[in-house]
Amino acid sequence: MASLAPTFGRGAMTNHWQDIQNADLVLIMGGNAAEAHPCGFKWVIEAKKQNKARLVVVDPRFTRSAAMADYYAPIRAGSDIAFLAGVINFLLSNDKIQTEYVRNYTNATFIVGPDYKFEDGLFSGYNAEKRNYDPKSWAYALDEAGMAKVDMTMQDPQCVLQVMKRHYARYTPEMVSRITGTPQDKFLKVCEYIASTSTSTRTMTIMYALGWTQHSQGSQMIRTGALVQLLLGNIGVPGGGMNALRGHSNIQGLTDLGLLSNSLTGYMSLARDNEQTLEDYYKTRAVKPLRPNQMSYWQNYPKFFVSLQKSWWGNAATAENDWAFHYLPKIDKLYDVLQAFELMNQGKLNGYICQGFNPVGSFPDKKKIVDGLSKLKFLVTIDPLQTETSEFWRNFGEFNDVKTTDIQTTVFRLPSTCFAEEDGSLTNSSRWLQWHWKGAQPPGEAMPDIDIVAGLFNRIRAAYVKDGGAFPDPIVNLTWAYKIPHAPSPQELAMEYNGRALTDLLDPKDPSKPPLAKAGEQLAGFGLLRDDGSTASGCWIYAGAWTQAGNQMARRDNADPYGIGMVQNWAWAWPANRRILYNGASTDPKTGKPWIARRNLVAWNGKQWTGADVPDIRPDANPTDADAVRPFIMTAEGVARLFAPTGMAEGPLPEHYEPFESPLVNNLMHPKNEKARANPAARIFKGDLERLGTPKDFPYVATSYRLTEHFHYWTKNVRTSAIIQPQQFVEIGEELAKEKGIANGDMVKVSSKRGYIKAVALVTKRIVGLQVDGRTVHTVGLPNHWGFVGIAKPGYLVNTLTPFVGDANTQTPEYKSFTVNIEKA
Ligand SMILES: Nc1nc2c(c(=O)[nH]1)N[C@H]1C(S)=C(S)[C@@H](COP(=O)(O)OP(=O)(O)OC[C@H]3O[C@@H](n4cnc5c(=O)[nH]c(N)nc54)[C@H](O)[C@@H]3O)O[C@H]1N2
Ligand SMILES: Nc1nc2c(c(=O)[nH]1)N[C@H]1C(S)=C(S)[C@@H](COP(=O)(O)OP(=O)(O)OC[C@H]3O[C@@H](n4cnc5c(=O)[nH]c(N)nc54)[C@H](O)[C@@H]3O)O[C@H]1N2
Ligand SMILES: [Mo]
Repeated sequence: MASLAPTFGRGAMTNHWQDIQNADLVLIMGGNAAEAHPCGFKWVIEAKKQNKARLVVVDPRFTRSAAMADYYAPIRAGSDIAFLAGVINFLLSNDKIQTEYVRNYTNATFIVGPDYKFEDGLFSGYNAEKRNYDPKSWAYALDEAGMAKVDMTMQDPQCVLQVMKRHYARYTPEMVSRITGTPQDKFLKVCEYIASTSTSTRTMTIMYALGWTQHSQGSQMIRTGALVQLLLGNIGVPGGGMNALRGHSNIQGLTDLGLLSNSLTGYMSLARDNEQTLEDYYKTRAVKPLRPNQMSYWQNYPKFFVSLQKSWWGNAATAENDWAFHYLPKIDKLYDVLQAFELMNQGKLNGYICQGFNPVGSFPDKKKIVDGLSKLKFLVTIDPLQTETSEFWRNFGEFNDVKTTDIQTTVFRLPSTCFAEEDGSLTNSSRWLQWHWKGAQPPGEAMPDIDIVAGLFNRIRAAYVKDGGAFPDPIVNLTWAYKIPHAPSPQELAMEYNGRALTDLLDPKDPSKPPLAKAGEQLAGFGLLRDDGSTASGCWIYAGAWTQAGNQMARRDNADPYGIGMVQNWAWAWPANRRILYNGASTDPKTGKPWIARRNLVAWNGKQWTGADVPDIRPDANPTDADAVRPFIMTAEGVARLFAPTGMAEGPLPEHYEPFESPLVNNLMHPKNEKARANPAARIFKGDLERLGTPKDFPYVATSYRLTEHFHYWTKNVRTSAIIQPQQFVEIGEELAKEKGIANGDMVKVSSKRGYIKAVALVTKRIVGLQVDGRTVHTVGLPNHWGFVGIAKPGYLVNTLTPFVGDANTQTPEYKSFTVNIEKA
């Protein structure tokens, strides 16, 4: 039975920006914070100043972050799992792990069941036809009571630590270097830096972003980083963590509020079509504990879910209709953006609304995107600007060579405001919800997004009321109790997300006491949510953001009473204003005292947990009781998962696979098994397989990235940005330039199986050829900000070149490693 209980921290910082100052070592790998997060990068400088922290950068290019680093190592794009698996091997074989942390706070002690196997690059349970896994055989061995068996000595050959040792022993420094192209001495030097934080008094933070996310095995790259951090005892501690540096100012808010096709708010998920009853739906989500005394906090799922349904459908969500469970669609597959454009190309999806989204610029295989849009009946764009998407039907010569008269799509452009022209909240990578205030009047006919969407909804509802339809109930019955129905206020929406009591909430322990909250009052936190229909909350993790005491997101007190960057009264962080997730792990399991006395985050004072942060641990977990301190309260195990028996599409332990397009014809880890060359569980559509190139025609690794001077495709509309970075360029190393007879400033043509772009060559020392499996592999660097709309020099889009394939778990496209050819134009 696969668990769908999601884990926090997958797409956020486990820690927060200011906490980076507490690190002893900063590893930037799979990101370029100095360039893409320059304001947050100041905390790296603080760590250097305050702690003599070291900065290590691993990137295919010598970046602006690398320029500030104490140590830099190059790597072939797309090979980070091999690198990190080699780090794991180094830590395990040199006994550089924080043993008591690993023993008590991870599942290293858990016994893996006898059916688990890993052979020839594939885990047990693989179905080659469906390209997916049945994870049944990855389960733990259970005792008679249904609890997972453990061996606290970690010597049992089937315990997770021993399984891991065997799995990663194959990643020797020689093998790592052959795959990644990182010279062995540089790889080992990075290992030494990392291993220096295995003591309980030194911590490393990992800062990553899209250099890890945007691969067909991106989720597993991030997981491998997390495994390194767990072995070192660096999760849940000040200055540690897995810190996903997120992109758009409110992209954290997007995932929090469940705007992905399979998500509900607060990391709940839609039912799948084999879950037709509420009971079945809960079974895999409200998971029971796998060890005695564990919280398994997702057992509260029904409280969060029923409160969401009450928020959306009010009196129409009743116990009798299972809280309107059947108003929600049950998904047969993921409807991610790649899927949507595939369906457009097949003629099965014929209307599309693009709100603050420019897929012609930002999604892979531009030809396929434009072909898809050309088959639509209608396209709506909601954007302050004209974009490549809103103009896709126009001929821009070589840059967008379409025949307008052949395109029948009706395009509606609805001009919207920008965040600075309205009140609202933005959620940053630290999980902080910060309120902001309107700073300017919107120009022309621009309307706030809320009003545009409300206008659409009210008209659609009116049509359903008048004409009925196949299933009008979810639309007709939706709660819409705003003062001005065509213009709900951001304040009203924020209060709705927080949630309120629908009846007086009596204290179950003593109903004669005054109610915990009176009917109609804003709730103080998600601890008050109930599954009997007496509470409503639009997003359970946001409960606490707007309480009876008012808007907590608007708080601006930057006092740091403990001197460790804990500003608890600045804005509000989910969950429960907790700033560092899993913070119970910052204490010694035997005493409940902090590993590092001067960084006192939380501690057991003999009676209860207190400290600078909101404790993330069972409130009565007394460290003197054996087994009591289990700070990973969201998992059924109560500990962090080194080995993931459920939840990952391509296996319980990360394994290196090649990118779908790579310069290697086989996976050096499994040269004989074609099935294990690229991620065996990644979904790829049939037609796109034929649009992949071979190393013979496209011998160079390409990767795409950002520049500080531009923000995606918007700022080519801004004169100053268009002046400082006027035109598409591509970066290549001196060696490759010489081989190809390309001089700095020449026009070059870069091509992939899917098309070509022309751009100015920038010949640089910052990119070098790497020795991969005995031969030199060159990298072509593609900054990603130009297109054919705006005032910068018109150009092609980099995504003309990228392949239409995504990560097996998230379907994030593989923008960061594919192959190209380059010639003088
Ligand atoms: N100025 C500016 N800032 C931005 C943005 C912007 O457009 N402009 N965009 C924002 C958004 S939406 C996002 S998501 C973030 C993205 O933030 P980042 O992910 O930091 O930005 P990128 O430049 O896309 O990629 C980062 C680095 O990954 C490296 N890289 C590529 N492939 C690999 C690989 O396989 N392994 C390793 N180790 N590294 C690799 C690239 O060389 C690059 O230096 O930035 C945000 N910040
Ligand atoms: N090759 C390659 N491709 C990539 C990436 C890469 O690294 N390499 N990175 C990917 C990443 S991480 C991202 S996030 C995407 C970005 O892809 P997109 O989100 O499609 O790109 P943006 O240019 O940020 O487009 C956002 C649009 O929102 C509009 N906008 C701004 N404020 C508002 C508002 O308040 N309301 C509305 N309605 N609109 C608003 C802007 O004008 C802009 O047109 O690109 C992805 N594509
Ligand atoms: Mo992004």
